[in-house]
Amino acid sequence: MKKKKLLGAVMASALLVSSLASCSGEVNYTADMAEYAYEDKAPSICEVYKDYFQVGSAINPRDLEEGTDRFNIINKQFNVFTLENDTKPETIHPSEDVYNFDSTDQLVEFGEKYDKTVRGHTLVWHSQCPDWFFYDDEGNQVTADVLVERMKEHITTIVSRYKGKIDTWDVCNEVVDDSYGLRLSNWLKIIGDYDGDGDNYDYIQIAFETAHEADPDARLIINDYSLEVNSNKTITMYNMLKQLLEEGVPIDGVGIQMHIDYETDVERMRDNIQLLAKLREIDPDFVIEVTELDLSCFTSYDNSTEKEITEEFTEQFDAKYCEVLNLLMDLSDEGILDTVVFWGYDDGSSWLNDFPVEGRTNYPLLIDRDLKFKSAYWDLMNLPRQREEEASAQE
Ligand code: 9MR
Repeated sequence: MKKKKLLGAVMASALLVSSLASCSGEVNYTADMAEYAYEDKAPSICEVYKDYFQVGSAINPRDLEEGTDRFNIINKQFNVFTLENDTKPETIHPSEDVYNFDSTDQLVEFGEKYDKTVRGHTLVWHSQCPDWFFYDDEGNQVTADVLVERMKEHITTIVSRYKGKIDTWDVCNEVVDDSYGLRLSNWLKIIGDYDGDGDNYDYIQIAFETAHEADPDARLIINDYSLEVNSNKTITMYNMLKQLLEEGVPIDGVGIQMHIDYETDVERMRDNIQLLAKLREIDPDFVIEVTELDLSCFTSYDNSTEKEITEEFTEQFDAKYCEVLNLLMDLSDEGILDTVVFWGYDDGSSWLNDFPVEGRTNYPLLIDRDLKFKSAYWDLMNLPRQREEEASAQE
C-alpha cells in the first residue's frame, strides 16, 4: 500500500474508531480497516478466539506457496488446517499399489514449520473413493474379508506415515443416511454385520480400531453434515456412538460439518449439538468439533444462481455468523468444543459456487474474491470482546 493511502486509511479509521469506542475504552474493528489486510496488520481470527477454540481452514496446495497473499492470510489467520481434497482416498490411494502422499506431506511440513494443528480428511468415505476398493480385477464385488483387509491396509499405511504429525483424523465421513439409519454405502453393503452381533456398525468400528492402533495419540473423529439441523441424523448418530463408546471403540469426537445458510435456526443447532454432547456421560473427554463451517447466501429451497448482496442482506448474513460464533463460544465455555474449521476462507474458491446449482455464484466465507476481509470477518473480530463486556456488565 502506498504511504499516502495508508495515512488516509489510518485517519479514516481513527475517526471511525473514536465513534465506535466501547464502554471498556477498547475499540471495535471496522470493515474500513480491511485496508490493512495486505500489510499484515489485520488482526488474526485464531488469536482473537484463542480463549475459546482453535480456528482453522480447509486449504489446497496452492495456499502453501510461501510469500503469496494467500499463504500470508492463511498462516496468520488460522492455527488448524485440513486439505480440502488431497487426503481423500481417490487422491491419496488411487489404485491398490499407488499412494500419492505429496500434498499431505506438504501440509504436514507446513504444520511442523509453523506449529499448526493438522487434520486428515478423510480415511473412509462413500464419495471420492475409487472403485478398486470394492471390486476385483474381473469387476466382481469383493467379499467382506477382502474389503476389511483393504480398508485396514489403507488406514494403517496412511495413519502410520503421519503418526505424531497429523493430530486429528476424520476416520469415517458421512456414514449416516439423510432420512433413517446408516447410509447404504459400499462399505456398509459389503462389510455389513461382520461379527454377527446384530448391528451393522462393524466397518466403522474396525476403521476406528485400526486408526487407533496405527497412532494411539491421534484424535479420531466421525464427521457428518446436517447434524446441527437434521434431528433424525443426530439421533441416529447419537444412538450408534452411545453403543460404540460403551463397547470401548476409540472414537474421540464427532465432527459437525456445519454447512449452513443465512436462515439456519441457531437454537435448533444448539439442541442438536447438546444431544451429541450427552455422549460425555459415557466418555467425559468426548469432543464436538466444527469441521467445515460456511454460510451459504442461498437457502436449500432456493434454486437461483445469483444473489443480490444488498446492505440489508449483508447485515442479516453478518448477524447470522455472529449468532453462530456466539453459540460456538457457549459450547466452548461448557468445555464441549475446542476446534472450529471453516471450509475455505475466500468466496472465490468455495465449493458452494456452482453447487448444488450450476452457474451459481455464492459468498459464504469471510474473505471476498479479491482477498479483502468482509464485514462479517470484522464483526467476528469484535465478538469475543463484546461478549466478555456483556458478561462483566451482568456481574
Ligand atoms: O470442497 C470439496 C469439493 O472441492 C469437492 O469437489 C467435493 C467432492 O465431493 O468435496 C468437497 O468437500 C466436501 C467434504 O470433503 C465433505 N463434506 C462436504 C464437503 C463439501 O461437499
